[in-house]
Amino acid sequence: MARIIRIAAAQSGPVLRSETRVQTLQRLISMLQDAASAGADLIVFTECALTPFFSHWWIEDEAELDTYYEDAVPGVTTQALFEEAQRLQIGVHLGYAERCVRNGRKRRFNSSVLVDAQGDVIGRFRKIHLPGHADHRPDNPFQNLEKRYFETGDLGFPTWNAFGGVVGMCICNDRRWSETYRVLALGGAELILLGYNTPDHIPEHPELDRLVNFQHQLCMQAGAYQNGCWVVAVGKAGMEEGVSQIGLTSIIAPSGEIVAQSKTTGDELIIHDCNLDDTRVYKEAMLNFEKNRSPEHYQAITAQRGAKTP
Ligand code: ING
Repeated sequence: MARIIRIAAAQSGPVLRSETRVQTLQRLISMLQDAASAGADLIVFTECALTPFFSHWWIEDEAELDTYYEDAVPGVTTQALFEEAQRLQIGVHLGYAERCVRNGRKRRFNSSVLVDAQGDVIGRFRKIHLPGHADHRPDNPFQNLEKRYFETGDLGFPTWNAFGGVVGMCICNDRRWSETYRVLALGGAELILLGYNTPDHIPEHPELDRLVNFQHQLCMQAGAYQNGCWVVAVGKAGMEEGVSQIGLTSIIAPSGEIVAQSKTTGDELIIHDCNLDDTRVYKEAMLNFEKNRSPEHYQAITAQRGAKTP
């Protein structure tokens, strides 16, 4: 029997500084309601879905910086969203900036949470690959200060039994690293959920601008295929406070095919019936980890450092 999960990838257009959290949340709730009307089992929101991607700005005032983080999700700020999701019986993936206190120290992470259709938290993820820089680069048209505003995620790449299969999460730059998919797939992942904020210009490497869309898709299509996973990737798109961000929200099959993709850079839902059993031909045959991959052999290779001199 096919294990179908109807997934709604809910791309966000720009979230402006002038927008209140309530206004942003209402946009998400509106997409949630549309997704429920379409019979979705799960809605996937983007990275830092509640705020502008403030890592693009140099913020010196800590009180201002703290306004972009959430102490608890689900929590007071997002209560309306998760209550509506529970009422509509739809699961939710949401990316947000997390603040917590551990051993008396304030911690900040770029995080995501997965909540089931009954409103119970399934699991959390904290972004591991933090791109960009910690220093102020005033000559750049925008910053990428994730190394300054977030700590490296300390939860690893967990997977959970959920929605009839095995689900994992990653965030944005994590999608560019092959380990992300492999570690999740070794944890049994059949479905990987992620959000991203991806500018279409790389200040330090403008020569790569022409490849941003291609490489955004390439890394996920390869990751999906090489690990026999569905990948659902949801953008924060459009011109956000002077930073032009790509759309291309995508649902990618274990074959590596992009089966659904956004067409705009605004709030846009794309919906697809993902058959988790489509992972089997890859996991059990074409790319069977146990039968076709011998880690002990790799250890011999990976012990080798640098090219051999003939
Ligand atoms: N952003 C970007 C990402 O998609 C980036 C950083 C932009 C890398 C363009 C390469 C090209 O990985 C985040 N938030 O990680």
